[in-house]
Amino acid sequence: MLSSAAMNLRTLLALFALPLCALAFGCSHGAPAPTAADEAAPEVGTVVEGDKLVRTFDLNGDGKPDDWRFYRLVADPQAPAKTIERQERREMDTNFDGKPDIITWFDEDGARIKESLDLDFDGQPDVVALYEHGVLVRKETWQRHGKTPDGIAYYEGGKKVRVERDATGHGRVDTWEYYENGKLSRVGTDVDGDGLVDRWFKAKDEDDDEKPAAKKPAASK
Ligand SMILES: [Ca+2]
Ligand SMILES: [Ca+2]
Ligand SMILES: [Ca+2]
Repeated sequence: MLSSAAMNLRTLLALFALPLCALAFGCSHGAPAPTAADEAAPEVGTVVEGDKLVRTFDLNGDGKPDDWRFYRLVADPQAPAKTIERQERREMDTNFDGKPDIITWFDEDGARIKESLDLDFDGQPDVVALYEHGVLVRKETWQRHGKTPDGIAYYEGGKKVRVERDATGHGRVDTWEYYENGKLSRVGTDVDGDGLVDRWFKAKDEDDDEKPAAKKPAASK
């Protein structure tokens, strides 16, 4: 259920993904540069309140908005007399039930800083990803919707290096996974609940199964 929902999300994201430049940089106010996504998804509403602008789009053409883009109108750093739209947030309804499932926040440079995904469309975010300068640094999973995440994955240079899990659901980390070059290398578990690792497991190298068999000389038997 969750995985097929996730698949739908991915498909939709791929279908409607904006070019990065469109997401990253606001268009010049008054003369917005059309993007492929804008042409595919007609803008169905524009509301300006003070320095805030909301543009709404209808991605599936059912007449109801499902893509809300929130901008702040700011002076163009290159030409202060000019106003530009700086996108701060985007909310997308990917199953077209009227409620947003993906919310993305952007920094002043237009790079993603945070994204929350509701994969099963129950109104509660299941994954929250955090970015620094547009690069993923942390991904939280919230399947139980408790006070703390079920798991937090940490990334360096875009690669997963560590995952801390609350596998038992007691509200504290009890499983630590370490990754090397994006592959699981070892796992530590806290068995007695004192927050410290009691057991370490070395991840089975996927090649272990094949290498000995492939390399085993026939004469060794
Ligand atoms: Ca729609
Ligand atoms: Ca929805
Ligand atoms: Ca959810």
